[in-house]
Amino acid sequence: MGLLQNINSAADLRQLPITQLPDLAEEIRQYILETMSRIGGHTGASLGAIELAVALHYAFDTPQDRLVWDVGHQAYAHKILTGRRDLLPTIKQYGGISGFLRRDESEYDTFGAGHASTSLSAALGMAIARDKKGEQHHVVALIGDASLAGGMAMEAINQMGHLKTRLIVVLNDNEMSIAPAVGALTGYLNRIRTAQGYHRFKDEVEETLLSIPSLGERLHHAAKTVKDAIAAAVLPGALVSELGFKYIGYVDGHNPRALVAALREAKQVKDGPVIVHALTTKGKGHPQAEKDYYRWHATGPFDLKTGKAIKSSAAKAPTYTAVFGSTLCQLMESDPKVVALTAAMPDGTGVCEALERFPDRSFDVGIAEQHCVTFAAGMSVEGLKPVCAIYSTFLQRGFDQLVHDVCIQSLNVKFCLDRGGIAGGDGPTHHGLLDIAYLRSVPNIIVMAPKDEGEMRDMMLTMLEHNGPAAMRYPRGNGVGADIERQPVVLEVGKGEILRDGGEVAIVAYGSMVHPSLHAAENLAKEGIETTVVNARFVKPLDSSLLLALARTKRLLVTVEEAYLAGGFGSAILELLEENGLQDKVRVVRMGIPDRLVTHGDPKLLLAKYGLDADGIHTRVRESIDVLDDRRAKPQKVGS
Ligand SMILES: Cc1ncc(C[n+]2csc(CCOP(=O)(O)OP(=O)(O)O)c2C)c(N)n1
Repeated sequence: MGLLQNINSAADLRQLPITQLPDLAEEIRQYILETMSRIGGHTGASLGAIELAVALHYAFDTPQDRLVWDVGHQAYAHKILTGRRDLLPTIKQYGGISGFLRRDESEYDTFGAGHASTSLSAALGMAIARDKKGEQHHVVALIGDASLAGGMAMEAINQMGHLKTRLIVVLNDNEMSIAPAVGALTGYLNRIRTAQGYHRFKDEVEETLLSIPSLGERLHHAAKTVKDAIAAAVLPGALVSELGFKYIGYVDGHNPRALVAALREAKQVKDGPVIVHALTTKGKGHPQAEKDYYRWHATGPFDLKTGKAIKSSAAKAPTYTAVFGSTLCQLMESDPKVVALTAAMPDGTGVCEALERFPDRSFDVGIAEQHCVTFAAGMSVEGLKPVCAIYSTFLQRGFDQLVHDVCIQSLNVKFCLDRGGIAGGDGPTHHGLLDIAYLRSVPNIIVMAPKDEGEMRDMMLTMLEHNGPAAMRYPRGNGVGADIERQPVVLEVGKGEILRDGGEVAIVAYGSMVHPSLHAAENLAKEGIETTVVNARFVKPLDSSLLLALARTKRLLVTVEEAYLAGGFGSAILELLEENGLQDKVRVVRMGIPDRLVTHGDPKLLLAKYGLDADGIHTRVRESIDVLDDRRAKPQKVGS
């Protein structure tokens, strides 16, 4: 690390002569590759944005000039250059630096991110505030081509052109989302690339034609007419003139000198927004990553030389995602009305299999969760049965559509929420901990969570049999090894199952917390404490007859959920008891995530931190029994 070891801030970077930037970028590349090969991360995305990070911090006076990264998954070089070089090996791990951007991590992270398409709105807000305060610094947003197509970014562009605010947008165009980018904007950007290649070619042809004696002039005139017509069709005209942007590009996004020159040119634009169009390659610098950039967007650990993934040899049950993907295809086979939808996450959600096998009935809508939900609502009005497979955290963006377009009209849309619960290394922006609260409060929808991958298949069938909105959430990672060969069965809506019966205590859990609750009950039994364990299956509607019967017969009711407690399943049970005048009949203890942000890290470790594993449940039940026994031993006086 000849150059890099001396870069402790962006100011240090700006001391280097511009000729050394390519060498510095190469050192950063090797450092990222070497580190990611050991711990994994957003390898391909970050390799593609190294020169951009170098050039941006070189051309601008950061952090005085505000640099706003979209998503932040591609910002590893930015982190390395801004005082976090030695912390890179801790990225995404418990206690380490975040895999995305956080204002509390660095003054260079001007706006927190993790979800896509927010940078332009935030940057516009910052630029307007700058102007109101009479300050002069630059505001620069860096956004990928797929995130640019997101609804929020489009709305921001619309306002930027209208306000004519001084602002720079850098487009990191690698023709990729996580999967290949989709949509008309992708076609548009392609046309810009083609047009510019065409122009260079045409200029050369024109020069050649003009050099032909006598005939040359006439041929040149004819060629120019054709050229103008094609140029009108393909040049970035819409962005430049119609939307009020100046356009600089395209630029080789792996050439720091060219990038710095383009950015310095952009700084001169004083009278409105300007877009700098940089072309990059995802995974730049590793032969395997450049070839297979789709899979390299993010990686686990890999062999540095061959690029092959290093996987643990322990045999594991298939992931919930994989079981979802194959079951969806089975259901699509037997019911031609079922349609599969993903918002830019075909692999992450398992919809890739349906896209391949049923291309006419499967859609990747791009980073467009809001559109995805209303698109599904439209299809359901006409009798189709759309299945929206969206990560729990990303459906937050489609909440109004879920309420307004689906649930108010009680349409037949099914929501399958992957990553329900703690998502792991991606941290607070990606944990799916709010879904239970935000779904439970909406009329008309039913909400469920399977205890294992076998029950997940039953729930998928149940959702499709149910006429109306339905949601199922399930966790990240591997199943528990349940039977997935048996035919799925339709479950009775709003009915739980008693898995273990006895004692004065009932543990009521759903989804990922059912098995840890069972283990806790087994361990409690070894200590002579018998407990009833209920798999609630449904968060909405509740199995009220079962729950009220438990309230009447047990001393203690412990609810366990991998979700925020506020508005969660435990709260639902308290409401049920209150509605039935049973709130004083039984002591309720709610286990779940308290009202604070959950950091990034290994899900196992994080769950243990909040007591959401077999040991934690065991301890909490025992402590709660002790409290009850104490109270029984010492009768409380009124007012004491
Ligand atoms: C609202 C939302 N939906 C989905 C995602 C998941 N996601 C993370 S990065 C990414 C692709 C972004 O593509 P692009 O903006 O072109 O950047 P690149 O990774 O190609 O550099 C997606 C879909 C997200 N972060 N936020």
